[in-house]
This record gives sequence, structure tokens and C-alpha cells, in this order.
Amino acid sequence: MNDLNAVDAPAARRPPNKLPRGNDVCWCGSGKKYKKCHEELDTDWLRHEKQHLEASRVRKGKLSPTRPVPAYIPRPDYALTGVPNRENARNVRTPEELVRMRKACLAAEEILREAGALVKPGLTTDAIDAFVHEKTIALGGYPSTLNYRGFPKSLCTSVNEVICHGIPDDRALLDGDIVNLDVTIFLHGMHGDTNATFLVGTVDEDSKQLVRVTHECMMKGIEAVKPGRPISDIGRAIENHANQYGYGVVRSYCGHGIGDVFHTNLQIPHYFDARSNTKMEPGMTFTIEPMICLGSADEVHWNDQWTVATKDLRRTAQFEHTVLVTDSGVEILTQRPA
Ligand code: EYF
Ligand code: CO
Ligand code: CO
Repeated sequence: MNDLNAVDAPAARRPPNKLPRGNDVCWCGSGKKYKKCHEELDTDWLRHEKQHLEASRVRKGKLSPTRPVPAYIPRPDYALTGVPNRENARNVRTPEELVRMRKACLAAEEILREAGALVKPGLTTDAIDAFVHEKTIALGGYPSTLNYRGFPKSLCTSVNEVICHGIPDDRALLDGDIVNLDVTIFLHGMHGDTNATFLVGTVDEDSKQLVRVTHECMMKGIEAVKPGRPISDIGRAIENHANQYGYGVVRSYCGHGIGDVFHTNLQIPHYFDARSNTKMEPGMTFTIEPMICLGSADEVHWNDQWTVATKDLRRTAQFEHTVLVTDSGVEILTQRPA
């Protein structure tokens, strides 16, 4: 049992995300006015849920000392200063760059897959960081997040209501948690960036559906990648799918161009934005990494500079691939060929 069970919620079903007004007809199908039907039960339900989420929310933990990277590992420009230089960053890769980028992306896939296989109740997110750090170095790479804009660790670990940029620490994963592992490697002069959300032990049905639908959202976004089409097609496909489940789509963090720099100026919103009218071109490489929320996508920032969480403390999930626009469609670079 974990502390999610600390406060018992009433047995009634969860009210819908958008509640009717008092004189409107109730959402339950009874045909009665909401105030004469479910209003009181819903208010009670939501008060209990708020207490329950407050009691179980993820808190800041203790960080281990910075992990060293051996001098023989080639590193990106920001490794020492924390400040990346993205002047002259291009969004279209040469065939020679693509050879190196494929290697970096497949290494990222391997690290993520092996780190994900370790996930179980009792494991600390710091232990996952230690594994990812050592494995990245063993493959000859540099963990791209380490000192990126000052970030202190070799991957991001985002648990339950944490949307992104969670810092690995001494918190042990609990049975019933969900955890996103976001791995990026700098290898052969190129970055490969991928993430996935993993279930920890036995997870409730709502969270399992959130994780499944978030993966579907990413795949719908990837399927929308086509040369000659605007970038906005990607967000439209993602948002349409999330809307079918009443889920929130995070707007403040986007996918990004990637290559010899971690983030180019190219942004890939995960919602429809008509201003994203840049046309996709063969040779472009970017990430698609939607963050999808069970409730509202409104966010709060912890006072650790990095961690972003949902304001309503409800859960959120994310998946990410690095992709290449081809002459006919898309190639997923952070996926093993079948
Ligand atoms: C509030 C950073 C974090 N930025 C992006 C720096 O693309 C990424 N993941 O798929 C990604 C990962 C990290 C990252 C890790 C650290 N940062 C900059 C500004 C704000 C912020 O968090
Ligand atoms: Co990532
Ligand atoms: Co990314």
C-alpha cells in the first residue's frame, strides 16, 4: 500500500472535467437539474480528491554529488559553462550527419530501454541516473542533460504529477507510481533524445489509460510528419486525439529541432498553432514529445529551478521520439528497426 490510499475518496464515480452549472441538466443522464442531482456529491468528491492528491504529492528529495565524465569522452560546447551556442544551428541534416545521428539515436533507445527495465518499487530515481550515466559513458557518449543550462543530472525523471524536467534524487519509486525517463546522448557529435513513461508495479486504470493514450498521441503526431506539410499538422493530430479523452495538452514545452545542437530554434507545438507554418523538408530532424494530463494542463514550477508539475496535482505522462523527415514521410530514429 502507498500513501495514495492515505485519504479514502467517496465511492461515487469521478465527476467529468467540465462541470455543469446549478440550473443546467446533470451530466449523469438523469434529466434533472445539476443542483438537484449530482452537485453536492461532486463537491464532496472533489474535496476528498484534493486532500488525497495533496497527501500523496511528489516532494523535492536529496541530490547525490555531480557524477564525473571521463576526460576522453567528447562533449558538447555547454558541458563546462552550461551555456549552449545555437547560432548557425541548421534544421536540415546532410547524409553524413544522418549516419552519425542514427548511431546517437539508437544508443539513446538502448539506454532508455535498459533503464526502463530496471523500474520497480523501491528503486530511487538517483539509482536510475547512476545507471544511465554509466551506460552512456560505456557507449562512448556524453549524457546531454548534464550541465545543460546548469541541469545537474544525466537524465530527467518525472513522477506522477511532474510534467517534465524532474531531477533524479533519493525518492524511491512507489507501487502504483508512473515515471517518465527522458534520455539524451551526445555521441559522434550528434544528440539523440527519447523518453517514455513506465508503470511502477500495479497501477490504477485511469493512469494506465493516460499512459496508453499519451503514446497514441505521440504516434499520431509522428504519422502527421510529411514533406511539404506545415509543422502545425503535428500538433493538430496530437490535440485532436487528447481531446477525445478530455485530457489537457501542455503548451509551454514543445518538441524541438535537434542535431549537432540539443535544441535548434525550430519548435514543434503539441497543440494546433496556425503560426507554426514552416514546411517540413526532407532531412529535417526534430523531436515530438507530447505531455498529456488527466486534468488541466496548467502548471506550477517548483523552487528547484527545473521541476514542472500540474497545478491540480493530477497525473501527466509523456513519450518522445527523435524523427527524420524523409522524401515520402517519416523515419523514427530512436526506434530499433524491426
Ligand atoms: C524548467 C531546461 C529545463 N530541456 C529540454 C533544460 O528536450 C528535452 N527533453 O526532451 C529537454 C531536457 C532538458 C532540458 C533537461 C534540462 N533542460 C531549460 C529551461 C527550463 C527547464 O526546466
Ligand atoms: Co527528451
Ligand atoms: Co526533447
